[in-house]
Amino acid sequence: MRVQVVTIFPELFAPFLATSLVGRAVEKGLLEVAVHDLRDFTEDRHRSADDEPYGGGGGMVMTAPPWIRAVRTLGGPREPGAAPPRRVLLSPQGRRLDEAAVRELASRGDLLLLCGRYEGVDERVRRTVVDEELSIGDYVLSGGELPAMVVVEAVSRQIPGVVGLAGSVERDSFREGLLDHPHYTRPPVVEGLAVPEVLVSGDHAAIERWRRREALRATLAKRPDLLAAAPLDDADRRELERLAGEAEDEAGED
Ligand code: 4HQ
Repeated sequence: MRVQVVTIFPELFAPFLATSLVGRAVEKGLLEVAVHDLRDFTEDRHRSADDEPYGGGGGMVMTAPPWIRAVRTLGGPREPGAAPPRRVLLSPQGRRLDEAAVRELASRGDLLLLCGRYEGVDERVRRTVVDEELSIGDYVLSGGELPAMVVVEAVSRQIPGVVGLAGSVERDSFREGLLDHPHYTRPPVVEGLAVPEVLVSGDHAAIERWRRREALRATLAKRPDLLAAAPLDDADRRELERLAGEAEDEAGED
């Protein structure tokens, strides 16, 4: 898969692309990322990419022509006949990114990610050369660069061969739609808190049951909204009933 990025801060991406899982995916050739400087698509002496907003009000707006030139230059198919990249603008106005959106992005071919700064990008960029607006969450950042890195990291995990057996996408998908269970490693006691007995029992079936129950417990307590879409079997539903009763008992205790 190839991801292209357009930004006025290309230097932000180098350490990210060289490190950890993403770095290894790039090294192995499973992921190709090309970062482009928007200013290379400007045509004035000062390579300016922003201007004052029509209507006033302060702040600056990214001017459309460099973006349109960049997308027209970079947004074609990699080779004649191939599909062009999906052109994605990172913005709080976009569709919220979740794991389903990540999987869809990963399965639809190459990406061209557009990272705005300042108050945002001239609306005519979105209207003419953007396929989709994506948001990583309801908060305001100073630019689309961190969101683009979030997209690259999440999408790269979906590319076959990027996440090794240890990090198992399969195991993740078994617990699809639920929060993770708690994790423990050495030492056995930390601040008086011991590791749950079952995890050192060597009983792998019991450990799997415990992990499933704790995933259900965490999801019920912290993100009950996720349970509606989570793939649950009858045993899970019975367990959730029991956990809900347990939580109620605790609430009514004193
Ligand atoms: N931005 N999810 C770029 C965001 C954002 C988000 C704010 C994007 C500023 C110029 N992008 N503009 N949240 O906060 O994607």
